[in-house]
Amino acid sequence: MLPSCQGHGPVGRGAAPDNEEKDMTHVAGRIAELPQFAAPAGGRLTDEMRAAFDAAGVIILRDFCSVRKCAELKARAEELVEAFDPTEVRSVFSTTTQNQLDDRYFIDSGDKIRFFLEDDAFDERGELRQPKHLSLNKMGHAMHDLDPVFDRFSRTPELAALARRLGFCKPAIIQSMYIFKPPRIGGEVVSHQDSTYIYTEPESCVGFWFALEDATLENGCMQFIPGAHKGPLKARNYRRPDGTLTTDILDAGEWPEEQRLPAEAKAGTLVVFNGRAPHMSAANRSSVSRHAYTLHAIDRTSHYPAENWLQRSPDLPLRGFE
Ligand SMILES: O=C(O)CCC(=O)C(=O)O
Repeated sequence: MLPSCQGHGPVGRGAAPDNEEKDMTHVAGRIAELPQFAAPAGGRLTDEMRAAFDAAGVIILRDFCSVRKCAELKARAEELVEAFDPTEVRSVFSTTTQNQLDDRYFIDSGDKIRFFLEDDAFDERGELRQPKHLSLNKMGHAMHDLDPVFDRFSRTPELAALARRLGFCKPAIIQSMYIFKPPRIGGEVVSHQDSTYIYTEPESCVGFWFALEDATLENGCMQFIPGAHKGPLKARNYRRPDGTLTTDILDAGEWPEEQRLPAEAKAGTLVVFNGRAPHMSAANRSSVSRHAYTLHAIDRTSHYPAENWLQRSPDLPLRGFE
């Protein structure tokens, strides 16, 4: 669990407050709706919001940023995509030997801006089915430190205040991802906990997911099982000594997937979630994209293992939200 800096309690697994029943809509003892609020002034979560986050492991904050800011980030992403040559990545995907390159392309991306195509991007002849900008799965993982427009979006007084209210002592943004979820071929993201990949001791990972376009059930919005972050971490992914990645199962139990609830979100909404909160998003078979930008923060007072897949060069030191 994350040390508490301001007496707000841990971000970790978040003990439910005594008055939880009064604050949230419950059915038969279960949280029946994901907690949702208008974004608090200056990012300063109220006690009620903080309690809702602790109970559900997730909170939806409407209008956290303006639609204009979302449009600016989308325009910058478009410029970066314009400069990207998909044939570089296509060759990476093409042969067995190059599958290893494919892994390296991913593993070495922690301090770079790299592009990842959807599984269904290419047809049987190896040609892109859709134009390049409609074929991308995501861009990652260090735009927030390498690109000025992404840097500005990722570091605001509101986000810094929010991190403080979540109990971070020394927040550090460890990764950024721009997720394209393109029309028709946007892939499913299966249920997972982010602390599996962004593991610290004690656990401190929190996700900050911004809808840059309206996210609906049709185009594959995020979905969460409220309260499931109080269960164990089910898996841990890490680098083996030979540099390849593996995942150990720590707990074979199942999540109550039938309790999963959609986090539909208008552009400008921020969804904040605990690193232990299981979440997923369905494939996008609709005719519209679902762009999102996501930041993951850890606390620098926790230990960050050298075996975590996501590593960065000392030339690019970690920075917080300020
Ligand atoms: O945007 C999505 O569909 C998945 C994002 C996700 O899993 C994350 O940000 O942790």
